[in-house]
Amino acid sequence: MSKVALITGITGQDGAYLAEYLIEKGYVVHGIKRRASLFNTERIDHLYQDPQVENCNLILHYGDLTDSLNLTRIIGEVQPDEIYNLAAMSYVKVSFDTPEYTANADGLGVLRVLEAVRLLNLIPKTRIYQASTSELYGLVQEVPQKETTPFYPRSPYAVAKLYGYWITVNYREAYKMHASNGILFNHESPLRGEMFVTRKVTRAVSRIAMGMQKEVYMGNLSSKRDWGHAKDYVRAMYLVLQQDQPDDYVIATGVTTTIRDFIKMAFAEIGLEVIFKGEDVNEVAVLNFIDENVFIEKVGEPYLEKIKKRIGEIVVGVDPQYFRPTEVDLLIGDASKARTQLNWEPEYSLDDLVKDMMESDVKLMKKESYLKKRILFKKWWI
Ligand code: NAP
Ligand code: G4F
Repeated sequence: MSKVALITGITGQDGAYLAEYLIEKGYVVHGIKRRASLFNTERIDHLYQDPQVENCNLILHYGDLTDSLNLTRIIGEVQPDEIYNLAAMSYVKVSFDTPEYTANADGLGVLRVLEAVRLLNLIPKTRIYQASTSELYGLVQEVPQKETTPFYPRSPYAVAKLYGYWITVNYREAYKMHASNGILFNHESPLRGEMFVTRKVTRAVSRIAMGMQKEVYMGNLSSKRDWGHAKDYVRAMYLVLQQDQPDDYVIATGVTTTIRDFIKMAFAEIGLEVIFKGEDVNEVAVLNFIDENVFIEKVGEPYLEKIKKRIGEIVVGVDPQYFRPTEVDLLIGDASKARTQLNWEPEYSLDDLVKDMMESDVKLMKKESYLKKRILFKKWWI
């Protein structure tokens, strides 16, 4: 008999990679997706099968983490061996605009999942993974951050996730549930949402290289993040639920990088060198040098003449609208526990990640269909 997994947030970055990973392992995967006015399954369309197909291994249900009746019904029907609770309003900046909704979905939503499992008498059968986050460390109390580092959340998102973290621990201790937290540091990929900083950069750098956009405006260039590849991180989620005992694990690479350096790396990946000048809101990056051979190989000869004319011009600026009311300045994780107990190691380095994202975005920007759809590069929503 195949194992049955239920993934909330299956239409997101991690949900898509995890669904693919579990299907490859022979699972039957059920996913909860929200009703939207447009199709929102782009990341998992390649996995989708019509329900009429024999031995269909991906089944989608309409649902929402703010609706306990709906969640309880779905969990009762699916009777999952494993639940991966990945659904969340996951964009830190927007959580300052929608704090109540964020608390409901990201905080109480976790309680709804745990309570459904308890009320349905599924505790002996169902293991639960909760998508906790390095944002819990916020104003960091220790460097690097590990499982025992005290939390100090710095956004409505992180405060909601703090509730999710502790209610998971509490249900584990109170009801002996197999419920675990993965405290995941930032992880990115070609499927990353377009508003997060790495994807915003790799899209913009690709477009600037092809002459489709003059410059990109960013927020705080000095904050530091410990970035890994989402493919490595969904593997860790799976490993957490394969342990005999539930527990909490930091998942991180142990390398931290500024936003400024990530931008330099993205340009360098396609043969462009940028130099940062100025300070605070007046900081800019100027195009300084082109390695023509690399540019031709990675972007293409037809784009070379146009980019050559831009040497000495500004390609990155700062716009304070992207600053946050309270910032998380530094994240760097110590994943020793996961390395020893889960035998987890990341396979991708930061260089590999930048290469993967740049290759994908350069390709994507060349597709006319994509351009038509996303040609309006509105500043305010990212
Ligand atoms: P993501 O791409 O933003 O995906 C979030 C998913 O949650 C989407 O499928 C979204 O649906 C769904 N969702 C949002 N609100 C919902 C609601 N009220 N009810 C049901 N579904 C809802 O996020 P991700 O990067 O894959 O992250 C997955 C989880 O890990 C999140 O909980 C996030 O907070 C956490 N996390 C992420 C990172 C990271 O660096 N990526 C690090 C630590 C923790 P739509 O597609 O309809 O929007
Ligand atoms: O990419 P970000 O928006 O990710 P953030 O805030 O670190 O949150 C992500 O990682 C968390 C794990 O630590 C997850 F829990 C969460 O769900 C999400 O996936 O911003 C990263 C940094 C911030 O310091 C931000 O101020 O980049 C800085 N930044 C600078 N300019 C920018 C920009 N961020 C965005 N999104 N857009 C900018 O223009």
